[in-house]
This record gives sequence, structure tokens and C-alpha cells, in this order.
Amino acid sequence: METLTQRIKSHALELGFAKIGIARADALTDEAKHLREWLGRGYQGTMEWMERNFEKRTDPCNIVPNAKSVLCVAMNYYTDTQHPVDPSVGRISRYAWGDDYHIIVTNRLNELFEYVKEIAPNVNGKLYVDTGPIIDKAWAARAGIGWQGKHTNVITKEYGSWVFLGEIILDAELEYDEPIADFCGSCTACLDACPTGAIIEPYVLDSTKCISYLTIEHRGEIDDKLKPHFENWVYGCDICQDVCPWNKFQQMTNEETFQPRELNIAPKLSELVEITQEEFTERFRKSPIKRTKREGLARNAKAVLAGQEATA
Ligand code: B12
Ligand code: SF4
Ligand code: SF4
Repeated sequence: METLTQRIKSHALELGFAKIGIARADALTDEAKHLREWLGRGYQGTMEWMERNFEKRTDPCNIVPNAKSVLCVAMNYYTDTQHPVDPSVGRISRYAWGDDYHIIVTNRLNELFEYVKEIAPNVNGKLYVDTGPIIDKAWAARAGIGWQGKHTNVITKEYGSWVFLGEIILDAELEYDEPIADFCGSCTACLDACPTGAIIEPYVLDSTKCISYLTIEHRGEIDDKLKPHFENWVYGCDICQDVCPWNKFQQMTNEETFQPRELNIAPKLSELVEITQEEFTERFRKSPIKRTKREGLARNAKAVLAGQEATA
């Protein structure tokens, strides 16, 4: 007879999640200390929302009363396409080539939650995929999905770091997984490759220097000093993950919706600078790229071109 935990885990795999692990819903004490220090150093930049809800962010019992378990999932998004090398085109991070994972992973996690409620009707909980006051990576690490690499992303042994994370906080006791070891060893490839020096020390990222932050989250002008280091990235950046030796274990995703949209792989920089609102809305429907808005994408393309001019 399968236990509740075994049934949930089997169903998660049937739904297409690559990995599932379960952590005790204890308060995040060490992580809270690191988060407080990180915020104190201003590494969140203008993401002020990260300073809010500290109590929820670091203790799931402040989200779900009597929380007992955090059920963590990872969904593989790797596709067999490479980033372009033509200097006249922009690079878009791999995670944003297809449909928005917020929609895809949330819908799938909802299906899993429905299943849990069906087989354990008294269970209460809440699910998150990126958007809530919860630290996805910390929970994935605690649940043994993978470890946080020196670039700070969670790396799985089977799929590398090309996985999206999500979780359901539940008020039911389940069988728990153990965290796995940190397999970065003496490697420093990500720190050495980051063009802006954003990984200021192992496991510590200064968002204000990170191209991903600058091209997606940051509003307003981009510092002229950073523009020559953009290496054609106009939405996010994959450099620290591309150089990671664990990403040679990448596997193709089965998710159709994550397959690259033709126009997202190598958009002409000159086209992005001039893209109209109508074109932007049409082209990036259901895409994560919507987040940066038309103005943001055009600004990023201009920043790359300005950087190229400055170093010509
Ligand atoms: C804010 C945010 C960002 C910010 C800050 C990134 C960051 N390092 O946290 C920016 C905009 C830069 C960003 C970029 C990216 N992001 Co983002 N982001 C988030 C978000 C919303 C919150 C993360 C958070 O709470 N950070 C707080 C800081 C303090 O955490 P941290 O850097 O991981 O630090 C921890 C440890 O390193 C440790 N620590 C700190 N100091 C020290 C010191 C020592 C000695 C030790 C041992 C440990 C340690 O403690 C900290 C707390 O746990 C999450 C979704 C979520 N709600 O959780 C997605 C999330 C982390 N992002 C994600 C992705 C995919 C990306 C990008 C890859 C996208 C891209 N291709 O451009 C890049 C990666 C850049 C990078 N190298 O990290 C995924 C990561 C998936 C994975 N496999 O890990 C997430 C989980 C979204 C999701 N649900 O899938 N992101
Ligand atoms: S995403 Fe790019 S800029 Fe940010 S830490 Fe990684 S390599 Fe550096
Ligand atoms: S590149 Fe090396 S140090 Fe960086 S996360 Fe991967 S294994 Fe760890």
C-alpha cells in the first residue's frame, strides 16, 4: 500500500515535473540571516518588494498556519537551441524563449494540489511559483532537489540548473527528504565568467550588477560603465549557467510550451530599438518578456548597441 507521500510524488512525476522533494516547514534560520545581510548591503537594488514580508519569507507558518511540509517541485525547461553569436542580434535568456513559466508551472502545480486535496481532503495549503514571499531556492535545497551553486541558482544532478522551481506549503506531515551535498567543489567558472562581476563572492550575488536584473527588473537608465559588458543580452543572462560544468547533464524538456519561439532566439537589435507597442504586445503574448515592457526591451537593445560603440 503506497503512503500519501509516495502517491503525491508519483503523481507529480506523471504531471511532468522533473523532480519533487519534501522539506519540513521549519523556519529558515541561516537563510534568514543571509537574506538580512544581503538586503542590508542593498543587493536587491530597486526590488523593494524583497524587503517586505520578511517574516513570511523566512517562516512558512506565517503563510499557512500549522504548516508542516513544503512540497518542492522542479520543472525542466532546457531545449536544444544555442544562443546566437551574430553581434547584430540580441540574446534572450533560455528561460524566456517559450511561454511564461509562471503560467505553465502554476497550472501544473495547481493540478498537483487538487490531487492532494482529493486524496487528503482535510489538508490545507498554499502554492507558489516565483511570485510570493517565499524563497524558492532555499526550499528546493532543503527538500533535496539540488544544491545552490556559487552562482546562487539551484543545480540538480540530473538536469543541471535549467529548472523552474515551485512549492506547496501544506499543514500535513509527510515523509521528508534530506538536503544533498554542495557539488561545486573548487570550481569558480561562474565567478570567472560573469562579465560584470555580479557574483561578488561565492553564493553572493549583487543584483545591481547582474545583467538579468538590469535587463528585466531595473527601470530607468542603465549605467554607461556596464553597457560594454552586456555581451548582447537584451533579456536576462545565461552566462553563469552556460559555463557551469553541471549543465553538461542538461536534458531536453518534454514541455511543448517551453520550445523556443522562432522570433525569440535571435532578434535584430535594430528591430528591438524601434519595436512599436502593437508589435511588442502581439509578439510577447504569454511570454515572460512582457515583464520588461516595450520601453525596457528597447532600452536594453540600445544599451547593447551603445556598449558595442564604446568598445569599437
Ligand atoms: C529576486 C530574484 C532574482 C534577482 C536576484 C537573484 C538571486 N540570486 O536571488 C535577479 C533579478 C538578479 C534574478 C536573476 C535570475 N533569476 Co531569479 N528570482 C528571484 C526571486 C524572485 C527571489 C530570489 C531571492 O529570494 N533572493 C534572495 C537572495 C538573498 O538569495 P540568494 O542570492 O539565493 O542567496 C541565498 C544563498 O546564496 C545563501 N547565501 C547568501 N550568502 C551566503 C554566503 C555563504 C557563505 C553561503 C554558504 C550561503 C549564502 O543564502 C541566501 C538566502 O537563502 C526567485 C523566486 C522566488 N520567489 O524565490 C527567482 C529565481 C531565483 N530566479 C530564477 C531564475 C531562472 C533566474 C535567472 C537564471 C534568469 C536569467 N536567465 O536571467 C537569473 C539568475 C541570476 C543569478 N546568477 O542568480 C529561478 C531559479 C531557478 C533555479 N534553478 O535556481 C527562481 C527560483 C524562479 C523560479 N521559481 O524558478 N532573480
Ligand atoms: S546572470 Fe549574467 S550577469 Fe548575472 S550573475 Fe550570471 S553571468 Fe553574471
Ligand atoms: S560554475 Fe562551478 S562554481 Fe559555479 S555553480 Fe557551477 S559548479 Fe558551482
